[in-house]
Amino acid sequence: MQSDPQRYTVTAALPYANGPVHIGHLAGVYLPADIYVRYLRAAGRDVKFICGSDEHGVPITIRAQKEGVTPQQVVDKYHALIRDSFVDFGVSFDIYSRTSSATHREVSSGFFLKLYNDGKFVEQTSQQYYDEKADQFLADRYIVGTCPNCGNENAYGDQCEKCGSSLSPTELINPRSMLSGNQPVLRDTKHWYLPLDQYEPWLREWIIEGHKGDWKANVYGQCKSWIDQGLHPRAVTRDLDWGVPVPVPGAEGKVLYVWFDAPIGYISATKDLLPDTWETYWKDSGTKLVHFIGKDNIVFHCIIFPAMLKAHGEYILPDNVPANEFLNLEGDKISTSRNWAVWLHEYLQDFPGKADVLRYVLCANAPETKDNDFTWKDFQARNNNELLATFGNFVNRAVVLTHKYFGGKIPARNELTDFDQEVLQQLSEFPTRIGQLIDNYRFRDALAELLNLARLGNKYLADTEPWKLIKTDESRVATILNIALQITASLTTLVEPFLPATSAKLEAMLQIEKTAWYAAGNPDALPAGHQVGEAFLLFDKIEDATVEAQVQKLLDTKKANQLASAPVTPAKENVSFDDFSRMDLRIGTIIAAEKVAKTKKLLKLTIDTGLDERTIVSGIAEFFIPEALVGQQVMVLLNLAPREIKGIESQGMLLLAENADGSLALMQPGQQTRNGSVVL
Ligand code: B3M
Ligand code: ZN
Repeated sequence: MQSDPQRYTVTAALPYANGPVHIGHLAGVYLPADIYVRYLRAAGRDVKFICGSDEHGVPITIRAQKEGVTPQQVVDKYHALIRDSFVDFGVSFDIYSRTSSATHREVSSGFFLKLYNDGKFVEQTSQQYYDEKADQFLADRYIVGTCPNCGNENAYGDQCEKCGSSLSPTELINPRSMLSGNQPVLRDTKHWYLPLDQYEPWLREWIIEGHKGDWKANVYGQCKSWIDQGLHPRAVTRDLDWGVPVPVPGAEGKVLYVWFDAPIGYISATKDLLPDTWETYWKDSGTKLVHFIGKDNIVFHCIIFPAMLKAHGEYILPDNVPANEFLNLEGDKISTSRNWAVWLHEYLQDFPGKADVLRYVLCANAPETKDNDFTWKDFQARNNNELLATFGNFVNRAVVLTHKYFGGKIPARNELTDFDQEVLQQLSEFPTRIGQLIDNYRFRDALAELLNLARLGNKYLADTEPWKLIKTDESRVATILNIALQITASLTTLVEPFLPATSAKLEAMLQIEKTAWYAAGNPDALPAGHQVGEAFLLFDKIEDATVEAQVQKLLDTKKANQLASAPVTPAKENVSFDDFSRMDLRIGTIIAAEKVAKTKKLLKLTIDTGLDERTIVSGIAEFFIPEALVGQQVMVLLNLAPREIKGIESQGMLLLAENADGSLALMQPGQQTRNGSVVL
């Protein structure tokens, strides 16, 4: 570990611009990265925080195909949406670029070309599936077929989502192209490979020996198991028409593999930010490079990208890759395709002005060492008990009492008791303690310590009880409030990396500016006589009904998913046309509807059948309001033998469609139809 670097380059994984970002992204990558960077800035460090959209690769072209638009339209739409979500949540990138930029094309082509010219690649021809109708080679994700392991007929060329096994396209039984539906054929194609096997001894030394006990256990463990299984040459080009063209002769129709160009995107974005000095942030050994990512990106950032950088020869290597595990939502894996997520842009519609609350909850519960679960109950409890009752309450009491007893002017400290001295001593230790935890990527623990500082303040007021002393000992109260206010000033600085909007509110309330990080424990940060502003609430209570509505939204999603995936009832046996023609099916209009007394399910309907007006009793009361049925056209079976239901003679049957959840829909003609019309 580099202990005292001259500067920092901090990157956060470039999100694919193929969908919005959700709480899992924020908790796993962007929030810890942002806390780290804000802390470094406050500590006076030279740091650049780099990110941008990953706009190439199959994830983009698949989404374009699904939405029926061009890949360019997909990336334009989601780049803007993602960028805005980051701004709204206070993720303070120095640049949020995109891999479709001209700079990136130039930097990534140049990178490839250097490796090519230096003989770092091996060329290999292999057979890959080709769609003759669509006239193109098929990426793994564009091939579906039967999984050889579990028989799932819709396994992808790289993975079966049913049994989880990873596959190669040629293992699929009955492969089909997703583009044309045709069976693809195997064709020769040439690609460039980075011979990772040649880097194995070096990677072993650099990671397994060099970063033992320094990189997080989950990261180190994944790297070790990859290396121990043996590394193989890895293709860095693809047959695809969306991406950075391979800049060498004989490579028409080929682009750089997205996982080759995307990490170079960090470099291009830095160049966009600092056209003249970007190289210092990537090539000077005094720079500490840190990659924040999720666990599914570990191999790319710890093995493949470093091997690329090493092959190139001019670049520094990451000092650390503090990858997080995954965040689940209410007990289930977050999934874009199942819409099982809390989308950041939707959260802010439901909780305007509460970005910090989500930042707090996601950091307090971050999946730092193992997968973790986000629940709305926990969200509510942490807001109400920790932010509101502990942090907000302490600040509020200190400021309100200062206004009440001293007209909002900070009173001077008088003689200090042992307890006062003890509290000031503790206060002075917080910046270092929290800073060290952040330096070691332990953001949850750091946040817990921050809350402990608010607890210290609360306990100090509770134990000293200035509201009782004011009648007898105003000078003692002055000392107490001075100390309490020094704590609020300290909180203003120390909370900033975690909750930047809250820090800004504290600045406004206390009429101060946050200090440099290590000045935050100073017991004289606020001079006596300084006028503080009016107290206002930093957080407010989140009610049961509010979180219940969010849970209901998820239950609705779950139900919709179940309905969409419920199996359809198997076909019945054939009947003859004669059998069918014996049924007298007609269109009629409901002219009256009422509940059948003492039943839950039954409605008595009067139907104008064109031939007569007749009564039909139907078990639909749970799904329709009687008044709303009047006037509706329906299909009825006229010649079902009459039968008595609850003392009423029912003369026929209403036709209905039953959903997977048992709910019912009326069968109706697609347009106004004369009553008595025959259904054929
Ligand atoms: N876009 C994968 C992802 O969003 C990929 C990360 C690139 S980082 C260079 O998880
Ligand atoms: Zn399978």
